[in-house]
Amino acid sequence: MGKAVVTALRDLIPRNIVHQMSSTRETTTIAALATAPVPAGIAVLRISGPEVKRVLRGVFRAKENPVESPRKLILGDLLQRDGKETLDRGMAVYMPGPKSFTGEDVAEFHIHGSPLLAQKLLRVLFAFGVVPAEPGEFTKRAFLNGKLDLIQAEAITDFISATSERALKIANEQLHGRLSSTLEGLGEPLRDSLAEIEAHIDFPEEDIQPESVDKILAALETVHARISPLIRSYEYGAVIKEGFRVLLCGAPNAGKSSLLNALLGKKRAIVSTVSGTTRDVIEEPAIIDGLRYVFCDSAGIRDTEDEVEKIGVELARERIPWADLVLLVVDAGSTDSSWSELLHELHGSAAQIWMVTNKIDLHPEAIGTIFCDSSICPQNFYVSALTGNGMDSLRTALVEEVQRHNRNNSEASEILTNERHRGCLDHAAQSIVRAREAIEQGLPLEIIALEIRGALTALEEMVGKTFTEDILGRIFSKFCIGK
Ligand SMILES: Nc1nc2c(ncn2[C@@H]2O[C@H](COP(=O)(O)OP(=O)(O)OP(=O)(O)O)[C@@H](O)[C@H]2O)c(=O)[nH]1
Ligand SMILES: [Mg+2]
Repeated sequence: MGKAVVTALRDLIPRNIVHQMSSTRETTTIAALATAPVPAGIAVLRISGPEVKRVLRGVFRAKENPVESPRKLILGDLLQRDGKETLDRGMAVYMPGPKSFTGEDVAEFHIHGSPLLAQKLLRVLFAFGVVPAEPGEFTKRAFLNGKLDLIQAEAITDFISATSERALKIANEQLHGRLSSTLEGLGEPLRDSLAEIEAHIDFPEEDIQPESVDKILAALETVHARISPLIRSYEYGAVIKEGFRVLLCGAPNAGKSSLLNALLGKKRAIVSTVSGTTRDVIEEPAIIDGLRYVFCDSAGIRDTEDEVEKIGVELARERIPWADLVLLVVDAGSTDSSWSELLHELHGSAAQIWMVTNKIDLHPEAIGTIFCDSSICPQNFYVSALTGNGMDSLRTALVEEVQRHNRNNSEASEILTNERHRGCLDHAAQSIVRAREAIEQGLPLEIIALEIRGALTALEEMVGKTFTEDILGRIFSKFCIGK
């Protein structure tokens, strides 16, 4: 292959990678409230940057200044701007860089949990030239200083916002680098293969041995086989993180709102004898057996002349594709024809449908007589939202359904919970497939190398070994201030 072609191929390598991991020196010192801005027992303010020592000496008065006793929580007075009057009595701790969260000099102030007081202390800090931290800036600095990788940085948000045991566990594992080390392991055979190929590109006089080609093919196969289950695990990971989405759908007055309230264990939606009570879509999260669900009540679906109800019916229909599962709520006293039409409609657009026959306290004869064919609804339930009868089996089935997703993904030892990670792995998998095809078609080594490098870049982007300002911006802007 001519040199010009090789150069042209090299030009195809993504150019948007502007950074490699390196230590950066920030010149500003940032401050933010690290706890929620609500009245509480205490509030914690955090500052990070080169001016921390000067600030501590200026705003904190105690027998020993924290600067002289690093990593020790010291009781003292937080001073006003003038350095004389006291703002609050609290504690301060100094954590010198690089052995701190951000890698820079860091200090924390533990003060009384008044949002106003916190604001006043922040203003004092700003008077020292400290600037307000941007969302996620502490974690971003920690990342830029190599204290954690991008997956770990993202895991912090997941860890803080986890609402179920499982989500907490996965975030904790990611925070401690389990997923990162898996990725490291995935990259190794790719790097070896690339080195082998590049050696041959550099010394083209020697032909690449068939054994080497077989080894590279096997390596690509292995990596692909490990990435695929990880990608598939995202389906379950999203359920774990965001919740399993259940839509309650049915004719007016079937008892959807009553069922919602029964599932939540609280009166969230208005229940009334009036047909067409619910107009809006009511979304509410709930935890059942440590798993997260999002239940959604909607307007009863029927043809109506009422303008507002019409909108409600439209909203209910729009929600069908959103749901992982639609519960078709049917009044046990109703006739077959009243719900079969809706079932037909759902069959085309719902991911999965279960039929829930409600009000069995009024119509026990419906048990076993009203049901939907198992080819359309894999499950039929008979409940009374009023008495609670039958609700346990529905709840158990909901838990089993989420666990079934888990079992389907048990081939992956880890679960992906982040859309960005899924995207990166998808990218890597596609590059590997193309590299394999290139080998099989006997294409030039440069093309094979290009694809393997593409796969490696995708893996490196996932952990943040290479990144663009744009990626960092998108990730950290989702953080709250103070993180
Ligand atoms: N006896 C009995 N009554 C019920 C049961 N579930 C709901 N109801 C009653 O049925 C009526 C309608 O209940 P809702 O929960 O408002 O029904 P809905 O499907 O949300 O109705 P719309 O919002 O109008 O579509 C109310 O009077 C409820 O008290 C039940 O299991 N048994
Ligand atoms: Mg309702």
